[in-house]
Amino acid sequence: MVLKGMGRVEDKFFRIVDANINRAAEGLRVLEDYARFCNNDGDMSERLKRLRHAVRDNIMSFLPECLKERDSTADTGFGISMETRLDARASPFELAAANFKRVQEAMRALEEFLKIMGKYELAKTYEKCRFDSYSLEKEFCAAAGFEGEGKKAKMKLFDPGIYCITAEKYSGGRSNIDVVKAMIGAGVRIIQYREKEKSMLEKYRECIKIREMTGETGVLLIVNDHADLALAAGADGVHIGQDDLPLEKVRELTGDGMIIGVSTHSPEQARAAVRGGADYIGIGPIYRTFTKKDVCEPVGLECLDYAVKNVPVPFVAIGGIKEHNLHEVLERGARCVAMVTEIVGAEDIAAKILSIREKMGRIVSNDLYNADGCGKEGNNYGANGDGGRQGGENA
Ligand code: TZP
Ligand code: MG
Repeated sequence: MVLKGMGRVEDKFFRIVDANINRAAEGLRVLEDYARFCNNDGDMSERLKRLRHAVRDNIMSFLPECLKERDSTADTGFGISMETRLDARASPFELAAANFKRVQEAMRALEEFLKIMGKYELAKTYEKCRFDSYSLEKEFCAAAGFEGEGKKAKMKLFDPGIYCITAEKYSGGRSNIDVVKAMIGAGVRIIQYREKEKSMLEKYRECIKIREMTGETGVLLIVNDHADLALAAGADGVHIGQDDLPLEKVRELTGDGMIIGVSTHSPEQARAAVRGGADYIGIGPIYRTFTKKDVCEPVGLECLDYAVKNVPVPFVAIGGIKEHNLHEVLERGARCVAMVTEIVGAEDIAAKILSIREKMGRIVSNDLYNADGCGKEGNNYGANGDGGRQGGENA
């Protein structure tokens, strides 16, 4: 295949391979230097160096073709990169996290393009490198004392945000996997896997797939009901209701690194969840809903008012929220809104999410919402509180 004015497309694959080898190796070098000079961690630095060498050495046999295709100054991405602020780093943790992500994404791109170039064995080598990098990331963060940072960074996604929840039963014949694909494609950043109709094994298999999809795109995965499933799938969090395992047991099982959300239906339950160490709470059902079996009476917008004033952790409004009444919950001060049927039941899921996000952007002030719908730092949870667990009337 010949691209207009650009030569054979197959030759361009070498350019992609070249770019991603450099991307992965450079990311690893940043991490290696951090381990060596900031952490004095010779062992980690050495392991990162070995991985960097493996990344470069395995491709040596077609370095000439790669170099022939290299043309960095003509790269259309260069101008974009010079202008963006998306690569600004606020902390050592963000620096490390971004570089591990960079390395993993580069390796995934290598795998995909090497396969299409007929280099299957080599693609598998880079897959192995990618998995090694996941283990290194975990150890690197533990050694650098970054454990709490990961959760803190993830929690920023709640402010503001659309919290999407799966439900195959209401997905118009589409699978949970296809629905999640559409959600991720539309830029959603928090997805809860909620599935009441399947066996644990089926749920586990779906969660593994969804973890892969969300992991690659930096989307939070929260698993409904089951702490064991959340752990087995490597999810970011688990969401429990008033009739699930008690919060303190779930915390004991999952450890501090996992996000725990708790559904609450009254100010008392909200206070208890915050006292018990919930990372966020659900408030609802705000309106009547038929999506959930055994659901209680709507708690109304008044319960939301309570949360806005008093709850010092992120909270998610849920239950009967649709595009047409979204403005009511936002105008009362909710900043993270969960919807099940409105999104999974939409004919065009991506268009629905874009439209909801656009409405949120208009209602939530520009201070909180930037152009691409991503939350900025800082939150307004519990206006009477100090933004931490000591604040508000829950202290
Ligand atoms: N928890 C409280 S209400 C509810 C859950 C899971 C269901 C919300 O579904 P919908 O379709 O957004 O009303
Ligand atoms: Mg439950």
